[in-house]
Amino acid sequence: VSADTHTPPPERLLDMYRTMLTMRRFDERVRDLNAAKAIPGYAHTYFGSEGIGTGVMAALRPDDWIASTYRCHGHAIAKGVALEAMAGEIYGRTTGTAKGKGGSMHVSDFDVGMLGSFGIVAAGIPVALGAALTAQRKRTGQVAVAFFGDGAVHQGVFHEGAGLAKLWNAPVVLLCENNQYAEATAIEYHLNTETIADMACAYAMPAERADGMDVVSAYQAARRAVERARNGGGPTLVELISYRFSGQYEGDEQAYQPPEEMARWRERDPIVTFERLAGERGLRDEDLERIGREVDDAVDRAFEAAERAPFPDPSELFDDVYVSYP
Ligand SMILES: Cc1ncc(C[n+]2csc(CCOP(=O)(O)OP(=O)(O)O)c2C)c(N)n1
Ligand SMILES: [Mg+2]
Repeated sequence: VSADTHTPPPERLLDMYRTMLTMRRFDERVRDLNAAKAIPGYAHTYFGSEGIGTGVMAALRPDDWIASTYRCHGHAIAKGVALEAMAGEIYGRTTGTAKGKGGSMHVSDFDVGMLGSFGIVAAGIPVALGAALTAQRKRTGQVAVAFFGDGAVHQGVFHEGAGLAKLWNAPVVLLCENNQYAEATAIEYHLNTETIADMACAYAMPAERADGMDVVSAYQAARRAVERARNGGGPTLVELISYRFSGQYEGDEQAYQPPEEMARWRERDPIVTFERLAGERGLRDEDLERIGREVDDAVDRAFEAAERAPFPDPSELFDDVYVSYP
């Protein structure tokens, strides 16, 4: 871990605040709609890790790529997927990113570099690695980021991906969101190494480990890894530490998360942390309040539009599902 003195200027910090707050308000709506059984399927919310998705995406170029997980709403928002299209997808409507056939766990939008969200744990890693190889071969200077959780580091494909990424010196960032839990299993129970970042040693790969509850520290760690990848320095394993305020899925009773533990982490909520540090980072309360109102409006509009949008016609069931070769 190296020092990074790059603190974004106030306008960039305000953009980060807007992104984090949009993630929070969007997923609060998803949570409520899920509880009211107004949306189909499972929903996985991103409460607690908003600083990670926001900080990482702030370190990327618009033409960089990401591959996400089923906990994808925050990543998609930060990468620039339209809120209307996300809400439409979650509602199963034709206006959705997959025309309503994917649902909450399958938000993708290639136009903004969002390569997909995967229900299979760690499945985004080879996808991001493939994108990184494309960038390397075509010399485009693009970087790909694979997002995955702490539980994903025990999947074979994580190890295969890390090994090949290093061997090929691929411009990829292996971005682990350590939110302390994999389903109901706590990190202390399942990790053999001291930290997830330690696992990089096995692949002779540099690592970064930073506080994911502070968007600026997440940004700085991601930036070091992204710049290394872009400058030909190959892959980095980045471990950003957060806490899953959400259940594994919406409706999870979370009985395995001790209330005192939850309360301790709540004090470091990424949005609360940002607001607390805003003054010393040169931001004004009135700007934060204005952004809060704008975010509320944008989320309202997105879900209102989704509610009004049509469902796909049954005759379109197989459209876009299979490739039809001539
Ligand atoms: C290959 C595979 N095995 C098991 C599951 C079931 N499963 C869904 S989420 C999850 C936990 C993953 O935890 P983590 O990687 O820490 O991500 P988080 O949910 O905390 O974001 C498991 C085991 C799955 N989706 N895919
Ligand atoms: Mg986890």
